[in-house]
Amino acid sequence: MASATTIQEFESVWPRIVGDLEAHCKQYKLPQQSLDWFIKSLNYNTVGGKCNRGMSVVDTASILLEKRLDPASEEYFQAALLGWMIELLQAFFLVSDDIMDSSKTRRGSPCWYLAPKVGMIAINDSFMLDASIYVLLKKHFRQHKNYIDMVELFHETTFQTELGQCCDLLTAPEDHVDLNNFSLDKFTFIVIFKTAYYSFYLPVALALYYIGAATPENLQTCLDILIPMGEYFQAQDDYLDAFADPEVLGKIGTDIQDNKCSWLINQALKKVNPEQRKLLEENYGRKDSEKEAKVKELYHELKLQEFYQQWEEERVADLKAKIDRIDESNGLKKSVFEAFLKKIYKRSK
Ligand code: DMA
Ligand code: MG
Ligand code: MG
Ligand code: MG
Repeated sequence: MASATTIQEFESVWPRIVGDLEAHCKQYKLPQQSLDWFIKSLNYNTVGGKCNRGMSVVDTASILLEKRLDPASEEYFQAALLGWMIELLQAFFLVSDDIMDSSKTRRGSPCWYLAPKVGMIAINDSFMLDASIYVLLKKHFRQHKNYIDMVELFHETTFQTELGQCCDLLTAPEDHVDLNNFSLDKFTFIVIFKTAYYSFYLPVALALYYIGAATPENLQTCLDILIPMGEYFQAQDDYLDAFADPEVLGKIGTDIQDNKCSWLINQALKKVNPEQRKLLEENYGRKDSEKEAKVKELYHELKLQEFYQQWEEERVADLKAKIDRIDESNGLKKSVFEAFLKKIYKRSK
């Protein structure tokens, strides 16, 4: 099996992408101050993450083409460019998500809207990160036979994510805590839409379009495996929100104070006695760190950490069984999915 690309290789193509976007703006004679601002936002918000999503486009292409892509080649550049478009989409979602979630830090630095002189300009900056995707797609893939499929895939995935964010936010009203509003069904809808499509299905589907191996059957197989993988990943995100060290995670959890329909609160609600439920009713979803601490204490009492670890093993065993049933004669390979799963199993950030 071809070895996975590294973050150094993947990041090495980023300056060329910034150069393309810069050139695109210069044809409009964009004033220098605005150009500098845009480039600063691009670098601040797109670089510095794990790039699991972006690198998975390269890894998927490499596995299916059965060769290592030379980082200096045009073939590598194009696969990595598609990967960076997912990172741009992610940057767009994160800049806006951090405003809506009142988060403080991201990737170990202040959230973009809290950086000096930014504030609500971050809203327009997030739109520009999104719009950059289509500038790059047009410049580099206009002649590709699957160009329109790629454009439509980005549009569809963006809409799906926005539906997920809509449901996430409406299920977490700031001024009205009602634990009856939460359910595992709602949780499942939220995480599939806000996370699984863009984080898991999109990278592999894009790679399939890029190498010309996308068929309705292959895309369906990808959905069958990658959507449950994304559900697992977001449950992990919710778990880490309360239990990870913020220094390692790079962000400070906000789910309890934000009244989120997270994996942890849903599991807690299945385990509480009436007295513990009352504690949750009085302390969940309040902008108050002492109340937040009380909820976390109860999470410990309910042994949610141990429960999560057990649950994780079951989910992963399930995913491995699903992967094992793939019929490789249709052009897909089990290792595409194994490689993706390996990147997230027992992650701490
Ligand atoms: C993640 O939701 C989904 C999107 C589309 C950013 P989240 O608010 O749990 O993410 P995070 O924990 O990174 O703020
Ligand atoms: Mg959010
Ligand atoms: Mg958030
Ligand atoms: Mg989260």
